[in-house]
Amino acid sequence: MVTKGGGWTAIQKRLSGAVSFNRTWAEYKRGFGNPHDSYWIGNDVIHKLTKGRNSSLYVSIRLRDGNTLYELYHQFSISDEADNYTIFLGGPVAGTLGDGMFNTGNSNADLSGMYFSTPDRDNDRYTGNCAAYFGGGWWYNFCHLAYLNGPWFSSAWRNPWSPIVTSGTYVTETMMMIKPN
Ligand SMILES: [Ca+2]
Repeated sequence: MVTKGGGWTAIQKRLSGAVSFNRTWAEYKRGFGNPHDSYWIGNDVIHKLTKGRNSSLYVSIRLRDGNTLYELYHQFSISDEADNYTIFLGGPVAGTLGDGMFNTGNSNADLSGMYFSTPDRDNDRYTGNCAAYFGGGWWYNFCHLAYLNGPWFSSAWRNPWSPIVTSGTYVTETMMMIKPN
């Protein structure tokens, strides 16, 4: 578990393509990767860390031009496996990325309230399988406008954070961190 000053816990980190995020439900459940490079902490852990308390979510993306953009959501939690790790997001929202996860008014791209899906477990609202199509686990809707687990440094990683970051080829680092409010 990696922490940053102020009590933040990194639940997702990517510094290279050394770790594939095209993983099964069971792998996302228990976590995978290497805390010194790239990893997913595990959905059971994220649930335990956010259960019964208000937490904030901090997302950052470092781009090839060296700039790092971020977005802060003041409410974040996920439910347990029996409820498919449903994500709950709330505002207020602030940052330089812009909101890619609520997308208020866009019922096909609002991720709050969505189940988690993986290539082998389609829980999304799309007739097809978003996780298989986009190559990684996430809280897909129909499918997404923000998605941090796509194939590294590939144009197949679509809309890491629309509309600012539209292709994975622009991304050199990502991080998702949480902290109790
Ligand atoms: Ca589907």
